[in-house]
Amino acid sequence: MKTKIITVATLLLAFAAGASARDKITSHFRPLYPTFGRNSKTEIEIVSGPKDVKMRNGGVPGKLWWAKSGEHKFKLTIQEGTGVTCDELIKRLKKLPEPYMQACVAVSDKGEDGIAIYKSLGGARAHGGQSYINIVPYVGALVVAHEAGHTLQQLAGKRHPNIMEMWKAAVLSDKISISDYGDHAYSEDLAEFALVYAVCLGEGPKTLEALKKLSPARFDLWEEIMAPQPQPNVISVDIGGGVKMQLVKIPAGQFTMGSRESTQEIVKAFELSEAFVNYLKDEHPRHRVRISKPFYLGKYEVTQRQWKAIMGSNPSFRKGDGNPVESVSWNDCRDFIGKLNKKIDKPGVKFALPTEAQWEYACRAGTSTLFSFGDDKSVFGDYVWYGRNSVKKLQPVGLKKPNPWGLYDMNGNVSEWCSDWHGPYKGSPQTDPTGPARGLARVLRGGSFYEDRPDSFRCADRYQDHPDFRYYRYGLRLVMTPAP
Ligand SMILES: [Ca+2]
Repeated sequence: MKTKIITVATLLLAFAAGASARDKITSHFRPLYPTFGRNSKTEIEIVSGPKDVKMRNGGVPGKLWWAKSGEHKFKLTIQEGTGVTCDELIKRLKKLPEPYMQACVAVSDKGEDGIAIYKSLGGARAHGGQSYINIVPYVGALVVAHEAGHTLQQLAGKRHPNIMEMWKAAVLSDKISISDYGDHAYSEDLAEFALVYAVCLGEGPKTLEALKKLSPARFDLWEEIMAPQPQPNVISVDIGGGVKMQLVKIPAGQFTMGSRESTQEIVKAFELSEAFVNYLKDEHPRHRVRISKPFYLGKYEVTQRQWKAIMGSNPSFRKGDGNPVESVSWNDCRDFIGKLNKKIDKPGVKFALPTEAQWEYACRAGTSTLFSFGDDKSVFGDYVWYGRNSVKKLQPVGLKKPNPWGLYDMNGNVSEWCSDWHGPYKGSPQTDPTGPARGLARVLRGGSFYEDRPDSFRCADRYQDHPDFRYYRYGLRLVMTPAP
């Protein structure tokens, strides 16, 4: 009890001293370090193990467990002969606030150790990065919190490629140092902030408030880095005869539909002829659209295996069970979906073609750039099957990189029918638009394995054809509603 009073008194003194030019954030909170985790509500349980493994670092023998904390599942690995038990490791990790468990998950992919204890790390006490958090036997929860900072920083780097520039700006704006690492070691500054934040969060709202006051810019950015990321939410539906279809849950939300660039800008950027100006007009006006309900969207284009399971035949020109079905008209798709809906027979569950708005919303996946992977044409071939890398041939689904929401081949491979009639955007409703009431042609989206020009694969690019027309570049992807 006495110790506690002294601790609080020291803390108050530190605050009373105020923030001077040479002040350090750590000096305000260091008195709380020895009792770190005393209030923690983090629960961790063992799911399976131990299993004998060769560890990632040098292939040394160790034991591996799978553990669970709420929805977070991760690995724990301990090198043989360290003298540390799994229970002891869990006891240390339980001191960490729950959001830090994301870092444990991030380092637990295939081939990785999860949180790992090694006998020695060549003189260091710990290493942390995107795919590993290694510690030596005596290291406690505070150091893990610091290493988790490195891991979460690198994860955030996927959403914000300039995350360290952002951190640097925050450090400069806060005008306070954090530790002996020095203000210019930004990555260490961030990791040390991760540690201090964990301590303050564990201590309670008042302490957290004090940290926010001392270092507001770092505080806000760290909370953004640590914010839970939407988990990929994929379900698998049996559409009959054991044939499965995977669908990704797409959240409700808002986005700006249409082209950010003017028609002239696109013509210039992609070196198109002036004749295209007219063709590109239908991508404007750019307008705000609300998707009011979550839905499921096919992770892949509908495959020939799936088409055959429902229709009993395969109209495709280039056959292959894992290839997308092609040479299907919009009307064929309507028949396919009608039969599928009868067959599924799950109360309330309905398959459909995506509306054009649903398609572009999912294609953009929160981005407003030319492509869902940004504006950089040099990485185009990593994401898209198009004329120049497909040899103008249909390809099996899912071989390229997915978009940020985990959807494959949204651009390229086959162009995808949407449910809408093609028409101008002008006057279309802002919420859940479904296109004009009538028309001559149905919308197709995404471009195909045949086209050479990257502009055909922009998220905003629109295409259309007669609903009866079957073509070896046209296929589909399905929406399933409702999503819970
Ligand atoms: Ca496609």
